[in-house]
Amino acid sequence: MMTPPVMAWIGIGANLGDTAATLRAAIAALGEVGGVRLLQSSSLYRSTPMGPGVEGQPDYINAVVGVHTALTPAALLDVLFAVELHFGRQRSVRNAARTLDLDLLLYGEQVIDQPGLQVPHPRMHERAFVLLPLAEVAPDTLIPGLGRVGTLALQLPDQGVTRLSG
Ligand code: PH2
Ligand code: MG
Ligand code: MG
Repeated sequence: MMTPPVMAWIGIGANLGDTAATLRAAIAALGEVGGVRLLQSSSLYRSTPMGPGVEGQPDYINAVVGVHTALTPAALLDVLFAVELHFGRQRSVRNAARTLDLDLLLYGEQVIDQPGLQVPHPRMHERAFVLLPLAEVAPDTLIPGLGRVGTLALQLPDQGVTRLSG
């Protein structure tokens, strides 16, 4: 299904395999999808794994991309899952290390709360590995109900996120 184009933001992470190469290839793959136009792309960031169950995992590489899309949120999510699978994503337990994770962070200023589809992503505002890349390329972006990305990013404690070149 198609809708008028909307700016959507996608969070990208990987901590298995050749992570930086995977991120670059996944970003290129997203740009090839019909109904998705890649507009913005952050630098790559190295980050300490966060959340329950991540002890001993390798560091993540994270980034965000902004796309203009005519796809509905559900159709865009299907695209993200398909690209994850293409890059060898296997699903086991929550927060398991992964070759590629693509999360729908924002879809315009829409608030969606359905099983399997929550936008804004419910934890994005507390994660430096999301907010620092997003603040790099789009600090004025509004997270509905919470405020602007640039402001929220400044309020976060140090979470071990460092920008890599490019
Ligand atoms: N993703 C998770 C859990 N923890 N930590 C970092 N640093 N980066 C991630 O992308 C990440 C995480 C679940 O998706
Ligand atoms: Mg994730
Ligand atoms: Mg995910």
